[in-house]
Amino acid sequence: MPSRLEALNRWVDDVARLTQPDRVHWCDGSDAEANALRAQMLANGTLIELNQDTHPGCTLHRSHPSDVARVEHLTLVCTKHEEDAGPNNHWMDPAAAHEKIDALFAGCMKGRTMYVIPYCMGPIDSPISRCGVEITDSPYVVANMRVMTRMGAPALARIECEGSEALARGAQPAFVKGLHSIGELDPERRFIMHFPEELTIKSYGSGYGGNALLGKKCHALRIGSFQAKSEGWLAEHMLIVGIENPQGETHYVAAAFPSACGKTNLAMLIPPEGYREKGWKVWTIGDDICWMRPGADGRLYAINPEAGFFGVAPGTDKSTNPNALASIQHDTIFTNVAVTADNQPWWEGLHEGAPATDWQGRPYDAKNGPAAHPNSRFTVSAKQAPSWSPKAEDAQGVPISAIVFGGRRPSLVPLVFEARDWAHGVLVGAAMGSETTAAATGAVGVLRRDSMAMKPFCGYNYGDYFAHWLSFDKAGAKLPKIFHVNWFRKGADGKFLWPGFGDNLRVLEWIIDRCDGKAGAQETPIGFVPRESDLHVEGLALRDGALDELLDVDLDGWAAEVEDIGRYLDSFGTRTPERLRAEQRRIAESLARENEPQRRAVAS
Ligand code: TSX
Ligand code: MN
Repeated sequence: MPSRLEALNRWVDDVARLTQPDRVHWCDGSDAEANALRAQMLANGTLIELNQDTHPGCTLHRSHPSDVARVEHLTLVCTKHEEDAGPNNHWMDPAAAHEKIDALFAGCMKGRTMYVIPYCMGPIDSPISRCGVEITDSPYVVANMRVMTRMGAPALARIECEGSEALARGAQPAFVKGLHSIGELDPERRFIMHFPEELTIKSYGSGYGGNALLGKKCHALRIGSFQAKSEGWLAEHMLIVGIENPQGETHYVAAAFPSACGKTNLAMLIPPEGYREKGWKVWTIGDDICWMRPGADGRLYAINPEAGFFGVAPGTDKSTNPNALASIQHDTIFTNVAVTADNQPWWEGLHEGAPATDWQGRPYDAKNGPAAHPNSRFTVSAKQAPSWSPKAEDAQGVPISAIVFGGRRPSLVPLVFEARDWAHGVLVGAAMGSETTAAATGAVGVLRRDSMAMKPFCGYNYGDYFAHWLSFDKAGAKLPKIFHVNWFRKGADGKFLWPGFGDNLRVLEWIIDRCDGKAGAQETPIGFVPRESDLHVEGLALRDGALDELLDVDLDGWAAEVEDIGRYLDSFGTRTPERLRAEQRRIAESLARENEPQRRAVAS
């Protein structure tokens, strides 16, 4: 099924000449194709059938034990000028990078089938969507891409149509070209290279997740962010959730968090019982990536470029995320989870069943560590979530009322605050981060800043990225309000002060009421913070003084924090916009002013 688009055929031919596959298969996305691939993978052990009585249509894939996560030090952004990739990326000269990785690709598909996967990121009829083609030798990648993207014939038709239009304008067809091979899975011969100026991705030596499913982190974030900058939109590492109040009005919120803050849990939140009774509903649009652009009315409209969830399995349970658990009872691909004696999927944090076989296929033995790999995953169609919103298919996208940044901050940072304006909000996003918890990453309790949760995903210089964010603040814009939340503040006893999970809706309620001008707040040097009476916490069993502590703004502590933010901004050099530094200075001065009377009182 070669394409009607000459440029696409030529590239596929060039790749086949380089990689030497035995066969080339153009993916049409049909059920017949999916069934045949699945049968083939079950026959050769790439997939293992799970208990079909309890989990119909579910399979398990075990990746190579050295290939279980994204590899940041081998993830490169290859721009002509090193400065354009910025200190936030690993860089290689594009010519040198092509030469290095093409040598690895040479002949690597001998004896294998080369799959050509046309895909669309976002609803197939949306002007915000963008297309790509991934070439891969991994049928597991094909199966995952079929769930995570709009893959097959309709995407190819859009690519051909847009390509012809581009040629008619005298421009080049603008689909993203992704080339992937699992190679020999040798960690020493593994690269994930991005060529944003060529709309090209080349990934070699990994079959795992974001390294191999090129539509996700590689296209929708790294290449996407670069495209977004040149075209005037935003490609962000954000969930999108709709909050419907008892009046039937739905506000859409986009939120960015560093890893291990429960993004998927927030995207699928179930309201507390009292809220459910009153008629509150939460709708899931997306759990990981958000593309948004200004509409004709000046508001930002967002789509989820993905069609599925590639979620972390451990911790997913009835108690933390009932909607996710319900989603993955059928037609789900599990990767690196454990299985029970009766062949059901199992992971740490699942309060039902017990592991019999670990993620590597060994009889479970606690001495070998966790039964499921901590980064084990489920791949499932978004439509299987009970909270799935039909608006996820809307070509226009959904209007965003609020942007929420957050992080895991055991101290200092209040439960929620609102930035005073857009520029302040951009600084809040730039300064966000988490204190490390996992001993595996080295020091525990160290603050790692992760601006807009895009540190591993921004395909260009962070300084230019901040400037791009600031550029949305212009005449006629009706931008969302920007907030910061922290579900993870702890009391002196080391215990979490906020119950989190479903009760986070109380915070989201304040946020959307602020957007509608319906909720009160106190102005502080760090922004608007709710007073205790501004939050609805009736019936919530908080410990004595917990709310007071959750909403406290420690001026001395913040003065030190804002000074540290200044040093962080300096680390990106001259590309960091002066406007952002000015914002940081403004807050530092405001904190100093507020502190002054106390200091004088102490001195006298
Ligand atoms: O996902 C989380 N969210 C967002 C939910 C919508 N988690 C899990 C984080 C790891 C991925 C949370 N953990 C949240 C949260 O809001 N809050 C916490 C901290 C916490 C943990 C346990 C309790 C309370 C807070 N337990 C009890 O209060 C009994
Ligand atoms: Mn993510």
